[in-house]
Amino acid sequence: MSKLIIVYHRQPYEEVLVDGKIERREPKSPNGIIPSLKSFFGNGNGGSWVAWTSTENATDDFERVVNITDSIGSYRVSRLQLTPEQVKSFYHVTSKEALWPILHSFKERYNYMPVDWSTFREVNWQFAQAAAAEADDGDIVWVHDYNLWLVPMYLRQLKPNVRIAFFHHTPFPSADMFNVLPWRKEIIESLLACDVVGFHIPRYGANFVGAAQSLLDVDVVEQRLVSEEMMSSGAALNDRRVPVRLSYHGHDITVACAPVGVDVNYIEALAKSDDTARTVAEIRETLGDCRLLLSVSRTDYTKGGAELLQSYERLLAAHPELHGKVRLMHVSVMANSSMAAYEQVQGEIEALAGRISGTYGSFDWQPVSLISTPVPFAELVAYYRAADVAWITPLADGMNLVCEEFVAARTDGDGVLVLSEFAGAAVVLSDAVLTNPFSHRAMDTALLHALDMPEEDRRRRMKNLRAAVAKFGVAHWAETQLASFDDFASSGTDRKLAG
Ligand code: GDG
Repeated sequence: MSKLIIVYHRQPYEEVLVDGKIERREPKSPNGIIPSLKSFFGNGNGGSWVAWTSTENATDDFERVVNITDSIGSYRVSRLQLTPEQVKSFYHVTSKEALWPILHSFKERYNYMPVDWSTFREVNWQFAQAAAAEADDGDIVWVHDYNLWLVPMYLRQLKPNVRIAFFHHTPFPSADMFNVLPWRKEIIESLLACDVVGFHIPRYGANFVGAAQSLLDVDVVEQRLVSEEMMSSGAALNDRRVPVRLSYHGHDITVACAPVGVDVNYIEALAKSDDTARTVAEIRETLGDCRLLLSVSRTDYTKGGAELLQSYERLLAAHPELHGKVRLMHVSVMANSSMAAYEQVQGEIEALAGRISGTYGSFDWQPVSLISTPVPFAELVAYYRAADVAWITPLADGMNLVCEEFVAARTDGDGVLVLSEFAGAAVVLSDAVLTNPFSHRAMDTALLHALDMPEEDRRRRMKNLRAAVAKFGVAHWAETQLASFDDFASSGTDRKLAG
């Protein structure tokens, strides 16, 4: 029986320092990508997880590999010790300042100068070595996200007969954007050393193939028509055809496009709980006869927080009848790092929220509440439940799980989702009010449309949205990914590195 080795930069538990000793705690909420990934260990086959940990937190009794038994089962965690300098260079500088802007098509934010590519290679090599130490021939090594782009190529050198899959959580840009990266060929060659390369939606898969073909002789062996369920009418990220199998130097690569979804059952249970009902009642009482607009994201220029607040400001200027009748709760939480780009966005958001409050607010009416510290998930679900409109308008987003969590929480069948057509989720959520965050008019009219929408229309749309979120839940993603692993397993594994 083959094992699964998951390679993800973060560890699958929280580490808490208690009396000078590190305790590992399973996150209380099964929400988020780590629990979704961990659930793949739930079949009793066990497996391993490879992640990094900082030498800063190391205690004298540091164990390189630990055995974990938790609610999912038993599995191993192999920990790479990285120095703070390595983490800064590989993650905060190269990944976040150079790769992240290009993945999200922000050429102007691409920062090449501080990149130390040799450290990026070195850290990826260490991940590959740790994965190789866990894997036997025929095992599946599943690597996650762009900060580990070079792992497949190194791993293929170390273990030619393991099966390698890679999943991108971000968008994958078109060739003219991707090729801004001077390391483009090395990255593509690494991805072509995989057996399966995964993306959320067909457009990202097609962009990857376009970038690969701009650099190397890659053949598309098979493409398929995209199902109607993955094409919102006229949405910007729609594609009608998707490449599914490539050939490069005699090696077949499967391109697997399946959106990561949410755990609908968990969110529904939370949404229906008595505690949530109590919190919703309190929120509603505080609101009085104001309608609640809700936006939630990490603080990141890709999430379009400033553009959303500008739209709100324009609407309040043009529609005095909204004063005292709407309130915006804008949750924008900074990641735990002191990156200049994020601090600048946070500053911009604070300035805009302050200006809106100062211009339009009164003692009785606060038009916007900016929340910059994380809201506990159960409370967030209560806000999803209490909101009249979820206003989610990223400029670029691989998928966006917040909009799906909102829909999953609406077991009452009401509420309107205003969603950017540049979020991957838009291709499956055709009953959202889709909008273009680059257009003032589109942004402003989408919100007015949501506020004016008759109940019958709201309920019809929410019913369809709920069906889509249930269909493309995390279980669907897990099944599709596992099926793609089986697919390449059946095509044989005894192969050498291409090229
Ligand atoms: C990356 C890709 C892709 C947010 N604020 C709070 C809070 N959150 C939680 C949400 C949601 C998660 O964070 C955000 O997920 P997203 O998918 O929206 O965005 P990214 O973090 O950018 O994730 C993205 C995803 O990977 C999966 O592949 O969809 O495109 O960028 O779960 O609930 N949670 C709590 N308090 C908050 O204040 N508890």
